[in-house]
Amino acid sequence: MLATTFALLAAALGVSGHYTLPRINSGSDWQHVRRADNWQNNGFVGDVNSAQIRCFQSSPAAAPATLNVTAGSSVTYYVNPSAYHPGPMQFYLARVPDGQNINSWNGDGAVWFKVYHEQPNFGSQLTWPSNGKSSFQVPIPRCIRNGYYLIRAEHIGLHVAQSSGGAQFYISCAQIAVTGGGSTEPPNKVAFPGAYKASDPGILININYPVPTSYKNPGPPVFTC
Ligand SMILES: *[C@@H]1O[C@H](CO)[C@@H](O)[C@H](O)[C@H]1NC(C)=O
Ligand SMILES: [Cu+2]
Repeated sequence: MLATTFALLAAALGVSGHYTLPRINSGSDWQHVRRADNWQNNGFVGDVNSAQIRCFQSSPAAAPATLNVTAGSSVTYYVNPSAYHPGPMQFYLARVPDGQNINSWNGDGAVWFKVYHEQPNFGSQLTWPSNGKSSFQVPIPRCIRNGYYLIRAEHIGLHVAQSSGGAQFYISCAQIAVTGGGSTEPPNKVAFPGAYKASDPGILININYPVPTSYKNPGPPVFTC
């Protein structure tokens, strides 16, 4: 009841606040995660062709710190307050090229491979495992090469995605250093912007009517070792 009242009040006031993805593991907000443009207003990216679709930074800037991670483990990625819109959570990784510094490398080119995406449950309406959750596990594949990586975290709000540009992208990028890995070079790497089109079936979609019986996640397939 209180939540309903608040939602109605928020709608009446035109509150546009949504959510951020500011933290991994036991770090603090924006410590290992590059500070996204929505850090104060909780806004979203609507244009899949904008520079912000990569890491939600109009002016790329490093995070204060890089987290050490072992290949084959997972990183906990936090959403503040929660991923409360219906839609998929997805994670990508990009390896910093040899000879480059993670603090000045910004993920240019076809360097991003997907390590996780979720499917909804189908029924009288779609339900999303991420809906309302505040933390997610990012699998760091055990076979990838050691080195520095950016994690691109993305939650896509599909509640008004029936019109072009309606999907809401909540994004941030974290800095990690991977050890204990292997020698596999993942296939199907994509660039941001470039990976998505506004007309992709997982982006331009009416999730309410008719209720979909399948869902195609935007981007490449998920890489596993
Ligand atoms: C991360 O790993 C590097 C290389 O092994 C090490 O020098 C550094 O102290 C580690 N950082 C943290 C915060 O543990
Ligand atoms: Cu919102």
